[in-house]
Amino acid sequence: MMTFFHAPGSCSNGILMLLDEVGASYQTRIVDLRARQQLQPDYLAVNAKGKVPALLVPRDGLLTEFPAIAYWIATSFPDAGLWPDSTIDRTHTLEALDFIVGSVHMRGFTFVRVPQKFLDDPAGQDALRAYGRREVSKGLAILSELLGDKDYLLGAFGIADAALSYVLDWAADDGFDLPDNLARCRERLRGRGSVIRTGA
Ligand SMILES: N[C@@H](CCC(=O)N[C@@H](CS)C(=O)NCC(=O)O)C(=O)O
Repeated sequence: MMTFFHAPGSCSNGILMLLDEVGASYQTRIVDLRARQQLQPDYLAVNAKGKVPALLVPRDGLLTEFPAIAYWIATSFPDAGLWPDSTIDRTHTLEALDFIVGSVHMRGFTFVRVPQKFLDDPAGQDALRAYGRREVSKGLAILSELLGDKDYLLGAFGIADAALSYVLDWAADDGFDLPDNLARCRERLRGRGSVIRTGA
């Protein structure tokens, strides 16, 4: 059986959602980031990157990085219909995933949420936090434009929406004003069975 390494409330919420969407069988191992379990030798022995999400697949080994895990889930469970048919929709899916994870999360929320990882000086941390907030705001504006009046980023629910789900939750928690269409999309995502069942 697969083992999913998960920290509730973190970006691994998006993978939790996808595992449920496709009906995968897996066991969960909680990694407590506040207790820094991601940096303990037993976890580093599994995932030297010291991050979640990670998915240990019996025949394939350890999978890391949100976009790669999401891609693996979507293509390994084709009946769930999470991987689009056309090359252009696949390309736009990867484009949206990379933007959400690589830019909005890594270059925005990382600085908003954990500036102390980068700088000891409190004034520097404030400046980094402010930079992160600007990056998140810019990112939300771009995602709002991308979503337009569709239900989900590509029209039908897909793996990029699972990444959208966790950044929208973080944005709401961190007091960002969500554009109306993103706020509606967040409600739609929160109403999906996968989120209700897993608490993602
Ligand atoms: N690029 C990674 C980012 C993963 C990541 O930043 N995970 C955070 C939780 S949202 C983490 O494990 N942080 C612990 C740490 O950096 O020590 C991915 O796409 O999965």
